[in-house]
Amino acid sequence: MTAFPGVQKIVYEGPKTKHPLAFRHYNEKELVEGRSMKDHLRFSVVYWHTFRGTGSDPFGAGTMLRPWDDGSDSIENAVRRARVAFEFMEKLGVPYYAFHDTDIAPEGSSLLQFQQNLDTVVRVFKEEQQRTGIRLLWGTQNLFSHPRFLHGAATTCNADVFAYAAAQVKKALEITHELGGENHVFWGGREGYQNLHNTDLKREIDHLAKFLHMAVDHARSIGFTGQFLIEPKPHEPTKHQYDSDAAACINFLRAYGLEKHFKLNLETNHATLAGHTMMHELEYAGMQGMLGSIDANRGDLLLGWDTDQFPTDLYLTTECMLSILKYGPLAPGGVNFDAKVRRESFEPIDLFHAHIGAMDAFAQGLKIAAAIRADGDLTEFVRQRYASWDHGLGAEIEAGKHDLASLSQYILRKGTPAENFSGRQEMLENLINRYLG
Ligand code: XLS
Ligand code: NI
Ligand code: NI
Repeated sequence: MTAFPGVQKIVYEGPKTKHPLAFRHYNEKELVEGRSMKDHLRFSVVYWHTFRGTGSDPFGAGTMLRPWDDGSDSIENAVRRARVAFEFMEKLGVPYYAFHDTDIAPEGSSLLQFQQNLDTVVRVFKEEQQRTGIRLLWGTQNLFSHPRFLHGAATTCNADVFAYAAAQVKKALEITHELGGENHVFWGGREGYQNLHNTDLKREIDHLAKFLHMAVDHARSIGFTGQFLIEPKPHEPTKHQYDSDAAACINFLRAYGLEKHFKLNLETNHATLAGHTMMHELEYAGMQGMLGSIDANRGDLLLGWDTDQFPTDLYLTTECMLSILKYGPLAPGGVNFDAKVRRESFEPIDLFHAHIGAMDAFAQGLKIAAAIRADGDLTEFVRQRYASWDHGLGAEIEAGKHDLASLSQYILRKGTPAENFSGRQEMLENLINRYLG
């Protein structure tokens, strides 16, 4: 049985092909800066949007046509869906996938039943991983959809709910480990507040840290050596999410002694919601040694929420790849498509079009970024811009040889500082466009 009749394995046909079900740029074996595209990009498909997304929005019911899914919460349906997911990923040629616990198995009527259902589906995943060679990039837990988490999970005011969330993390870590997952993600679901008048901010943030320490301890006790990741997002669903952006997350991790265990999983649409560019987030995390993985998608300039569209903008993917090449390689992280097809794109084939386009956009961004780096004009400009720090006074300051008194003396003696030079922003923007053309 096939869920995608008529779709063969997607292959690279080169930039000139007009075939919509072929790669024009993603050629997994092609070397860029001495590494294959496959290893640079480590593409991953998400289970939630791609296999559980219904296309519903606040104004209407789901639209997705998924003939293999009977819409029921039965374990048979979950298993059938799992087989289809692997058929899809195999045909697409992605090496990785990612899931939340609740995406893959029915929750049933008790936590115990949920755990048993997870075990059943994990057995199927294991079989499919072995058959296809596709691996788990990361696992995570959904601590935000069920009404019990209405006040949050790790930051809830209800200690029993905290315990429920802890039990879910315990099991999610165990199945991630069982499946050889390379990372484990914490996205702060409803960890945040709607109103400060009813919120004990310090207690909530202390609890979040305690929760993450417990996760680290449990992971170590079961032998999980993968990378932990926190995924920043500034708001939605809460008015203020505690993990609001890269800088806030890094500060939180350091304040609670978690920085050795965690890196960041940066998502494009979360960066833009925070009022940053994705490149800003990548550069900020990268320069702190905290770049772990990315959730690749994009928002809509005209809409102020997490629209999770597939990334197709070459300017964006080029900027992402410039930072990733600078601070990478991404491994054990990857480029995870936390993106969903539009409500109007309801046929199964649209899942292929969406992923092929996004993979090609990243492959092209990778090639463009590598060309910019190979020419070196941009790097050279930045190097020269900071040349005053390479020798003389600048080098002395960097080496710690000065204090306020000595600097005051220096500049009083010199009188006028050296002249400033133009930042040449427009020239550099033109330079980037040269490579995009
Ligand atoms: C939601 C997040 C979520 C995480 C995984 O906005 O992007 O999907 O990636 O929990
Ligand atoms: Ni995400
Ligand atoms: Ni998101």
